[in-house]
This record gives sequence, structure tokens and C-alpha cells, in this order.
Amino acid sequence: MKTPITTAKLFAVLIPALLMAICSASQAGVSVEVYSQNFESGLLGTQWSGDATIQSPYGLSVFGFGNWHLKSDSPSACILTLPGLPPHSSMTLSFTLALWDSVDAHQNDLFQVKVDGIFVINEVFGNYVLTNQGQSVGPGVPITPPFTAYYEPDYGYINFRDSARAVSVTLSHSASTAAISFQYPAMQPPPDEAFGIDNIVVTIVCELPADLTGDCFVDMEDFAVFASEWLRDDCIAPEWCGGADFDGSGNVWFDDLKELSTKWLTGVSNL
Ligand SMILES: [Ca+2]
Ligand SMILES: [Ca+2]
Ligand SMILES: [Ca+2]
Ligand SMILES: [Ca+2]
Repeated sequence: MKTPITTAKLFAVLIPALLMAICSASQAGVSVEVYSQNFESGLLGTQWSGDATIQSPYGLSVFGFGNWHLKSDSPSACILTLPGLPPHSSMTLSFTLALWDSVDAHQNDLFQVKVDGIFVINEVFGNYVLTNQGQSVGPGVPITPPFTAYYEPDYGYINFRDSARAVSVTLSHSASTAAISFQYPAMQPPPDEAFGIDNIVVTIVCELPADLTGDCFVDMEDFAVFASEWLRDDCIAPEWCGGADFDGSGNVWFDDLKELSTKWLTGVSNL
């Protein structure tokens, strides 16, 4: 039989444990944003590497591109690296894609996105299909009007047709670091064709049991919930005493306290 513990004793044990803790956090299954970027600062950010620069989206501004977007004028990849991700099971990547000028939508005009080296998008894209009919072929859905003539609508750079698309892809992902690359490997030399990226949002499904409040971060709010469940011995599935019985042992005890302390101050706020 367990010896009852007073609040004073609980804090005497808990506070040192919390101070020793290190790691990362959130309630299982909570969708949280871990990165968003519209480049309106005019800066690429330290998360980016490879070949891309901040450039004007010109006429695409009115389609949500604002004053600046990331533009690639190179067949090499531009890469977004997100380290320190909390435990998670899936990831959703959303962005707007600008198709600049005579991207032809022929067989080798592939737009590619890889996450940790694995293709999540690898498909034909462009403003001109083989018959010069249709417009804005590629991933996602078009957000610009259909073409009206061979060179129209032209939103900027050289006077070929341009278009933009809204893209979203969800994938299984659990690594603590994500390397997301964007590439048009068969790009013809500038200024003939290029692509741009904007309004990037990356969300994950956070799997951090020690986060009892569902914000993917473990802090005093979670401790308050945990303390309110302390010493309960009637924990059953699926509720498990407000989630505080982390190990499913049926009670809220020191093994659960250890789980909370090792995840203390971890989660999305550390990104
Ligand atoms: Ca922008
Ligand atoms: Ca153009
Ligand atoms: Ca929390
Ligand atoms: Ca337990």
C-alpha cells in the first residue's frame, strides 16, 4: 500500500526533478505549426540552403504572394531544414508555387519535393502542355485564372505566361529533423523558366504524452494538470486520469512524474 504524500513533499521531489530535465513535448495527436514563412521580411532565413534568392513576385502579389517570394533560377535544389522537431507521427507541408514563364510541362519538366531524400512530389508541371492548350499543370490546384492567349496572363519576368498553384501534401514523418528540398532539375537557363515558393506552412501531428494541455509544450500548465491527478489509483483507458498516468499502470505515481520531468520545457516553443 502506498504511503500518502503531502503537497509539500510532492514539490520537494518534483522541483529538483524538473530542474534536471531536458527534452521535448505535446499531447498525442495534436496538430501544431512548426514553421511558416511568407518571406515578407525580405530575408531567406537561416533554415534555407542551396540555390534560391528572395525576389519580387510582381503580378502574383495579388494572389497572396505579397512583396517577396523565394525564387529558384537554378536546376539545383533549395532546401529547408527544420531541426529539433518534437515527437510526431505525420507532417503536412503547404505552400504556394509560382510557375514562371516557359516551363513547358513536357516529360522531363518535373517539379520535385523531397523530405529527407524521399519524394513527396515528383510530377510534370508547367504553363505549356504539348498542344499549348491548358495552363498551370502540376501539383495542387491553380490559383490564377486560365490562360487567354499564348503569352497571357503574364505576371512578370520575361513575357511568357505565368501561373501559380496552392499545394499541400501530408506524409508519415517522425524524425526529429526534416530536410525539405524543392527542385526543378531540368530547368532551362534563366530567364527562360523558373519556379517560386511562398506561404510555406509546416505542421506536424505532435505525439508528446507529457503535454497534458494539448499545446505541444510541457510547462507549468501541464504540471498543474498532473498535480491535480497525483496519487490517483483508479486510472483506466482511454482517459488514464486526464492523461497523467503516462505509463498506463493504473495510477499516477513516480514513473509518471519521471516522464513529465524528462520532457519538461520541451516541444514547439523550442523550435
Ligand atoms: Ca510573400
Ligand atoms: Ca512571365
Ligand atoms: Ca502543455
Ligand atoms: Ca502510472
